[in-house]
Amino acid sequence: MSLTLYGLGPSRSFRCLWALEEAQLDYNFISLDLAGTGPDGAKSPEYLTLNPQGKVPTLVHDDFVLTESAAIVNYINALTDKHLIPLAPQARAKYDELAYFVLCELEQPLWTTGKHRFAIPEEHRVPEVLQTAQWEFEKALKALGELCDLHAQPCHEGGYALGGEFSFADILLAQTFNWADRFKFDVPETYLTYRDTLFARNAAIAALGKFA
Ligand SMILES: N[C@@H](CCC(=O)N[C@@H](CS)C(=O)NCC(=O)O)C(=O)O
Repeated sequence: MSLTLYGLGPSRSFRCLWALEEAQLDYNFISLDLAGTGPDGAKSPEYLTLNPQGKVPTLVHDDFVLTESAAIVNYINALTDKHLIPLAPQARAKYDELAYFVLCELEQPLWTTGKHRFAIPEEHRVPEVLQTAQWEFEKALKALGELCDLHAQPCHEGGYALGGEFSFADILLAQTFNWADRFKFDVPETYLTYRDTLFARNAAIAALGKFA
């Protein structure tokens, strides 16, 4: 089996790198220049055949190609027997609920900020939206408190997003808190401690080592 992850370290592809390490799968990591059109560029004709948006991450498993970080994380779980996503229908549904919440609510204000600070062409940037993004992030943080168990039992006391066991939901959340912290959003101390505890896992350290 050949597994290749195309990405860029400090990006959503870190979710997938970390998941691959937790799953203890053999893989290659190919780091891309997001704007590049050359051989290592995410906008090269070759890469665009894998990922038509020229974005990262992309996973290639033999001749199977998959984009979208959360779909890749789910697929990685399917390739391992380590049970990193709950199996029972309601527990699985709760994982999905949190995963979609991270993607649709929590990370969106961060991505809006990234786009309007640097990622989209200057003529399309709207500086006023940055304040709205801050407000939306605070609102999402409040909702998160109701959705997951981190308040009941913080991670450094043995708690994880879905309860007593580590799951890929923790990767999605911790990476997103880290992103928020890098963008200087106000992230409550409990969530930063949670991020730090998770980033100290061997698999996270190994994944970070791929682009250090
Ligand atoms: N929903 C996608 C978003 C992918 C995405 O936007 N990736 C960014 C890096 S985090 C990217 O490749 N940006 C380059 C671009 O927009 O051209 C996912 O979660 O994989």
